[in-house]
Order: sequence, then C-alpha cells, then structure tokens
Amino acid sequence: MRRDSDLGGLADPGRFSEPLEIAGNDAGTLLEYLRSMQLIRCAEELIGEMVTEGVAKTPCHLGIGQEAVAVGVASGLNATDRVFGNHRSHSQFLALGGDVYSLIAEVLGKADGASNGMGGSMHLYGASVGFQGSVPLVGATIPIAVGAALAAKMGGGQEVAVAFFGDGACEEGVFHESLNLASVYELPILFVVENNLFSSHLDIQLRQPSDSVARFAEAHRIQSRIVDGNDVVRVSAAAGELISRARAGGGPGFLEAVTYRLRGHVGPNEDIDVGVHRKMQDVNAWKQRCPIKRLHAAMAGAGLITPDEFDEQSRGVMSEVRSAVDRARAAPYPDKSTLLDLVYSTRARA
Ligand SMILES: Cc1ncc(C[n+]2csc(CCOP(=O)(O)OP(=O)(O)O)c2C)c(N)n1
Ligand SMILES: [Mg+2]
Repeated sequence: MRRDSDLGGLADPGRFSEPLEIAGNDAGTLLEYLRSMQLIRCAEELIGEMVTEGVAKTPCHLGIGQEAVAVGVASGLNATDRVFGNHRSHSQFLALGGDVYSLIAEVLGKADGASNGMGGSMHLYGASVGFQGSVPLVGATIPIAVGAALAAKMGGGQEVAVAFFGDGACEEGVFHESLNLASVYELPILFVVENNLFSSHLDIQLRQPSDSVARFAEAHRIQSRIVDGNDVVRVSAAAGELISRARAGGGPGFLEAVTYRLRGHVGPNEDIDVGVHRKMQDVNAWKQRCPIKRLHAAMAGAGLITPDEFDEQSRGVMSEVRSAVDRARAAPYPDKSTLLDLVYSTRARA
C-alpha cells in the first residue's frame, strides 16, 4: 500500500538533483563542507572495501549518501556540546572533527581506536570533539541525550545536546517519552532524525501512516523543520537556527533531514536489502541527488572551485584516509589482559 508523501517531494527519487542554491554563503565555509563530506565518503568507501576483504569484522552500517546531515548539523556545534549517535555514526564522528585514524583503528578493533578497540563501528566515542557516544540499540541514546541536556541546563552553561537517530527509532516508545520530557523541561537539545525512508529493508510507507516524522515534534509542541537532508546548506541553516534557539533557552528543536543511503542497511553492497520497496532504480536515481556532487556542481558553477583545485582536494583527502588505513592495519590489537578494564566505570567503583 503506497500513500501520498507528506514530505513535499523530498521522498521522490526523481527530484532535487540540481546544484545547491549557495548564493550568500561564505566560500571558505562551503569549501570546508565539501572537504568534510569528501573525507566521510572516502573513509566509508575504504571501510567498505575492508569489510569485503574480511579485515573489518565489526558490522559496518555505512552512511554513504547521507553525509550532508552530519556536516550541516556539526557546523552549528562546539566541542563542549554533547552529541550522541546510533549504529550509523561514522559521519557524525568525523563531521565533529573526530580523527579518521582513530575511527578506522576502532573499526579494525585496534588499541588506538576511538574506544580503545573495544567497541567497533557501532560504539564510537570522541569526547574531545563533543561526541559522547553511539550505541546500536535503536533509540537508546535519545534519552541519554535528553539527560545530557538536563545536566547542561542545571549546570547553567551554554551547551546543547544533540541526538542523531533514524526514522526507525521514532517507532520506539522511549523516543516519545524523551520528546515529552525535553519539551516539558524546555531542555537545550536538538533531535536530528536522518529520515532515509527505510528501517533496514522496510519502507516507511509500510510502517507508519505518514512518511514524515516531524509530526511527533508537533505533538509534543517542539519546533521542527523538515529539510532536504542532501543539501548541506539547508541542513546547516535549519540546524543552526534551532541550535541557537536552544542555546538561548528557547527549548528543544527537531530537525527532520530527508535523505537516502546508497548502500545496503549493513555492509558495502548496494543491493543487499533491495526488496519490499527498495529498488536499484531508486538507488540509482538517488545517486543523482548525491550531496557532494550537488555542492561541487554549485561551487564549480559559481567559480568557487576549479577542476584542478577539486582534483587536488580529492587527492589530499584520499591520501589522508589511505595513510590512516595503512597505519590502522599495522597497529596492534589491545592486550587480552585489558579486556575488562573499560567495562565498568572506575569512578563509580571508587
Ligand atoms: C531496539 C532494537 N531493535 C531492533 C534492532 C535491529 N536494528 C538495527 S538497525 C535497525 C533499523 C533502524 O532504522 P533507522 O532507525 O531508520 O536507522 P537507519 O538504519 O535507517 O539509519 C534495526 C531494526 C536494534 N538494533 N535495536
Ligand atoms: Mg532509516
């Protein structure tokens, strides 16, 4: 059963493939967005190759195609903010400034990894850049982010919390409880839903009475915006507005960023969970909406980047990621004797 979309054309694979509207944006900022999205794309492509090769043994949920959401939201954040992710969080970790070597080392289970090699792809941690952690239990970090926002408010500072999650997480009860509490307590938090229209292989059209989840924010009297999640400029503007409001004491915000993953639910293959409603034809149409391609086309059209400059930037990113991969592959695993060292909080035991 297919219903009409409530996303104003954003869920239509055949639309929104034109270059971004970038007039009025600072050239240096756009270049940073482009570089950050290229870095995420390149890191995930190489991680995907290592999964195929069998070197990366942790399940890897790649966000290839969804890079603009993390990069746009991160543009409004500081290292003292408190960001939480989910099973698909490589992009958020890197967009906040997390070190690509520590990400790849973590994916390979090495001692130098972001979580000392104990977590893998779905348990990332980067406190120095504000990334307070990701876990794979769908919806689980949403209430933790609300707690972090409550702590920020009680502390009297200017920090905000951010919860990144998917459209599938909106089907968990704890999501609704979290929105309610954040609204009643007017907490400084931004809820960011990466609505990629699927929860593993299942189309949102088969799971919910509407394909838009911003209605849940409305139900809890939380300010919301729905944006093209493949347009980094629009994501940045909407997130920036909601973050500033939350920072100034205006309460929570909710950003629904409509996007699409170009790979399967888990692993690097494109067609792994094609079925039900997900068709290769749609995957191919969404490639035309690639967030990197659309920003690059706009910048090239406006004379903000030459072909040579773009090639040089792309080569620079590739060599940075390749050297991180080489180092991570050669790095040692944690020693067996340390296996339980990080399981319990030493502070709690003291
Ligand atoms: C509580 C719980 N239920 C089920 C799963 C299995 N699972 C892992 S990811 C996923 C889909 C989540 O979809 P969504 O929230 O839309 O995120 P996306 O994968 O699309 O980024 C499911 C059902 C899980 N990890 N945790
Ligand atoms: Mg989803």
